[in-house]
Amino acid sequence: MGSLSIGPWCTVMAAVLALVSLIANKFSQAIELYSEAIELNGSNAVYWANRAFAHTKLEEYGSAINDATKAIEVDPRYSKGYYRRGVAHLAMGKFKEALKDFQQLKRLCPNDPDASRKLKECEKAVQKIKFEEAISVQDSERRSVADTIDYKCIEVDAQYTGARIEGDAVTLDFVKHMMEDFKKQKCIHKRYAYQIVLQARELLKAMPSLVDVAVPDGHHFTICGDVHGQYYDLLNIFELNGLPSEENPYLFNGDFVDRGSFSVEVILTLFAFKCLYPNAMYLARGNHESRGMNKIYGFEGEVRSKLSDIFVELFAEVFCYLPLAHVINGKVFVVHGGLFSTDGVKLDEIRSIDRFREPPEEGLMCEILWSDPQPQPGRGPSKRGVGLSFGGDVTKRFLEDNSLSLVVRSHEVKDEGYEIDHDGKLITVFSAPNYCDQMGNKGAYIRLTAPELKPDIKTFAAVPHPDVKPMAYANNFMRMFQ
Ligand SMILES: *[C@@H]1O[C@H](CO)[C@@H](O)[C@H](O)[C@H]1NC(C)=O
Ligand SMILES: [Mn+2]
Repeated sequence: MGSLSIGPWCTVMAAVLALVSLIANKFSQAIELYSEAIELNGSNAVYWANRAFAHTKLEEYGSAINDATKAIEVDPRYSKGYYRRGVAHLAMGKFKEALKDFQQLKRLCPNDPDASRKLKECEKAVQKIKFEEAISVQDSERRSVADTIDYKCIEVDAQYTGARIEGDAVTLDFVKHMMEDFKKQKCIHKRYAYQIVLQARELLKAMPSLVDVAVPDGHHFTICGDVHGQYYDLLNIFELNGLPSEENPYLFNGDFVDRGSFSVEVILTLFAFKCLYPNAMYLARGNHESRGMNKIYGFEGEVRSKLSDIFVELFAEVFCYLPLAHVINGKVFVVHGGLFSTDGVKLDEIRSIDRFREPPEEGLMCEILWSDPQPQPGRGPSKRGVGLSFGGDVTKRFLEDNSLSLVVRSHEVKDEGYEIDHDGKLITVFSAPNYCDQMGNKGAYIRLTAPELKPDIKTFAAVPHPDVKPMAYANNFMRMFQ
């Protein structure tokens, strides 16, 4: 008797609390509570669709698609199911699948103007992608745009009041001046933007896919996670931890751009420091340093708006030269995403990855850029739908096989800016506080001091930025679903 009456109540309570969490942007908590509600009653399409929404917010698009599909199975007339799945497909760049979902949405709600508008926008986007695919060249046939640019021929007229590079080398005075200009939302002259990107290109191209970093005893080294175009928070990191220099070296662990609307400022600043201190500024590729992501998540539009179409090609090319992994003093392994779908991967295999390409959809390079840790042992499917999830046993074996002591990775927003998992053998570090102006998380960076390399983690809150919303330069279509 008791259990009969309490069961439904528990379900309702869990669902109500879950909804409260959703409204408060507490998405992980919402997922836990909806999971409880679903366990008690799996035939309520709303629970599945709402959990899909929470997964979408956490960029777990693979899980979002699974949940939305369940919502549709439970109630094929529930339009939200198609809507949620369409949005998740879009977020993954699967436009054709998204189009099918929006067509079904329109069929279910023929008189809803919003559904019609979304379908129309989706059709336009699919047309545009088809057109771009038709005119685009294969990776292998693509010519270097960098080789066609001679920045020295570009005149800088006398009226230009921004930062100038006198001569061939980027100087500290120039970088400081440029950062001040950026802070005031002034862009630099294209001549200097070219110079920075082309010089960074030469340096990155000469680096191996796995970079060994040596930190001398008594010296320290700082690792930052995702910045995602949050320029004002990047400046804050430099306020708190000092500007990069030979005495204060940094590794930025990928996802410099996209989402935040100051990605051009972030990437030019990081590249300028790379030019200034090639041995004190390390940059690793993230999954967002790629054409496909930049097209969807804002960087491409921002570059067209602040620089030019040629820079879109140039950045895409230079991103392919970013190294994939760093090893600090032979002990600390640093990658953007995580570890691998097979055991026994040796550092030499990573060294020999041919990385000068757009990220593939499987294999070591894909997994380095996309994987996430999971609490349970073994391996599982990725919540994102790309790469995989790996457990503490996988981390432990990888470290043992390569005589390493710690994995540092980024790629996932964490409330405290960092998270320690896998018995202390793996640290996630994320440096974009209040991610997308809505997640309410802290940012963090890690300082390692040789010889112990004990991680000293510092956290920080978001600072204000000018009133330009995240994704402001993404096309209307993507913004519609934010
Ligand atoms: C589960 O949810 C569905 C849909 O809301 C409802 O019709 C059904 O009665 C619920 N089952 C139980 C056991 O509460
Ligand atoms: Mn990432």
